[in-house]
Amino acid sequence: KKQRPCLLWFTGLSGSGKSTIAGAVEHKLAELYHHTYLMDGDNVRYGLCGDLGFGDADRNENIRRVGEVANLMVDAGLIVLTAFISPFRDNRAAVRRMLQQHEFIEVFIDTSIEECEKRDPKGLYKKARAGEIKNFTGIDSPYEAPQIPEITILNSNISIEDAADQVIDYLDKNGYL
Ligand code: GGZ
Repeated sequence: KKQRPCLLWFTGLSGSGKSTIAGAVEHKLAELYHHTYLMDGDNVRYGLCGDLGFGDADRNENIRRVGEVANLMVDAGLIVLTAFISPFRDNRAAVRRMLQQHEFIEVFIDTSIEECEKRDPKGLYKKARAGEIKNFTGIDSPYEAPQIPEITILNSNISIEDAADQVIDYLDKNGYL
């Protein structure tokens, strides 16, 4: 199926719903016969970025590598989805610059720290509060929210389905699908 390749760059706090929403978007794209690839911590932080931790420099290197690989996959014609916290604005801007204009679509999953901490699906916020995890985003490491993302998903009362539809609508209206 004819498609305009692009990179959907999901950013947001741990527990904000990035991976879940990106997965739902990928599922909908597959139903429309589009070719996609989803990168997140689960398939990157053990291999490609297995040598990196969560200090500022390592996070920047993590995102740089993901950006370079995603850029290659966009060149190969895929719709690429990435779900990383990517907390630093300059670092995300550097990835944006790797791609052609309109290929990089920043998707801000705007879930408040209060909501993420309440959800705490993996118990990581609890551990961070107890000092068992250092440099945890939102607790003792910063998150710089995007200022002009292409898409903002206010993810406090929205269903996964509606969140995914918001992304699909953007792609459809802007000629990617
Ligand atoms: C933030 C951490 C940390 C620290 C481990 N800070 O909710 P999760 O578990 O599944 O997603 C988080 C993931 C973040 O990895 P990223 O590669 O997305 O981060 S970055 O973009 O900043 O490079 C969380 C887990 O790893 N995790 N320690 N200290 N999240």
